[in-house]
Amino acid sequence: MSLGNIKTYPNNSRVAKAQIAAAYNGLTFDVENCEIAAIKTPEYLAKFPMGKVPLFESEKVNLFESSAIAYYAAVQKEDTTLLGATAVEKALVMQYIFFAENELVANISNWMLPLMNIYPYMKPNVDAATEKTKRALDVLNKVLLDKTYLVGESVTLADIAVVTAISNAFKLLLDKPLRDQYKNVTRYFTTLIGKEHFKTYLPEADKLCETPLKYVAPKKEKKETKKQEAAPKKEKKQEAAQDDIPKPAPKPKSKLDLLPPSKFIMDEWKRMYSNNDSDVAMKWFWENHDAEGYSLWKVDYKYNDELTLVFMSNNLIGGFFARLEMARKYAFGSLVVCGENNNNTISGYFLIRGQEVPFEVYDAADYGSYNFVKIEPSQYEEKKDEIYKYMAWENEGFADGKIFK
Ligand SMILES: N[C@@H](CCC(=O)N[C@@H](CS)C(=O)NCC(=O)O)C(=O)O
Repeated sequence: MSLGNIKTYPNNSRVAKAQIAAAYNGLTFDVENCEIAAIKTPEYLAKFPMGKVPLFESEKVNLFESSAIAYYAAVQKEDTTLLGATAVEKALVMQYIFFAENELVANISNWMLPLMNIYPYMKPNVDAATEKTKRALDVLNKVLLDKTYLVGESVTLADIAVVTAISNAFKLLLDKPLRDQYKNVTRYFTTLIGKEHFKTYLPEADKLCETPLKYVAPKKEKKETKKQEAAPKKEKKQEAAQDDIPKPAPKPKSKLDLLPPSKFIMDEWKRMYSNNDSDVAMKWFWENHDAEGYSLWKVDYKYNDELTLVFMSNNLIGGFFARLEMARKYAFGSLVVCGENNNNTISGYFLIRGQEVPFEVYDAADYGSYNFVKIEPSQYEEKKDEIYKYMAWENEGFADGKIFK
């Protein structure tokens, strides 16, 4: 018997959750694939104000939230075993339904969807979501050490919620080395998806991930990042138009090599900085600085409010610097993390050959995550103290930092 109609996009694991629960009670849903736009009409929004799928329509009730739809299926049979036998079991089933939704689905989505270019890609968010997913999987792994099912001795809605929640991760994110870190979860997952109703509604779940998703920047986004640069824009756009053709190796010569010679020798500055106290180094810096040949830039990470652990913020700087390899000859920078875990910022200063942010810098994948604001020579006096603190790592709240040299 069908309980009613579910509207969704195809292969939605949230719908599988409801369908599996229904199947255990000998019930079904009529499932209709639809465009999201089709449920944003006034008629649908009146019934389903969230305007999200899956949605469930029936004569008795209209429901949104997939766990509620699954619960509705589970609760249909009076003697169902899906919801736990005792008060304790019932509470545990609820615990895992919420755990699946809040700790698994939410974090797996924030890890997976940016890699699929469905959500905007921001590396710190993806890194944080990855860590949060791993934390939850770790917990699950411990819980499942000596259990076949999460609650009691047979399948409950807890298992249905958790297995459907992790199905996309097993398909797209968790390759063999990662699965090996969560052996109990993997054993549990493969056992459950081998069961009849899981097999019916998660037919592809046994295709475990071989190569995990990796972020590939969409071409358009790359071009936008480069919008900030004035002079070399046209040339870059033409290159970008041919993006499908494998790119030739980058030209060895930089435009920066064609600038008039400068009295300020970058290598000498880097040696000064590395081998002397900040007082000596900065004195040398200002005595030798060539404001025509080089420019100074205040750099601020754009998504400071999304940073989490200090060491992760510092790793982020490390990642940016690693991708600035081409700029090593032409730039020097100090970026620092100030603050504490879950409340920190990344900022600093860069010294760059020429008067613009050059290709060698703006081509780095993470450049778009930073604001580069030029400090004009007229501002040097007022900024000297701040620049000193960034170079000497004496900023208030300094927690960690990296030097690009
Ligand atoms: N917690 C909800 C999440 C539903 C949800 O986020 N649906 C997305 C697709 S996966 C959606 O319809 N988004 C359309 C929108 O945000 O307008 C559930 O489990 O049903």
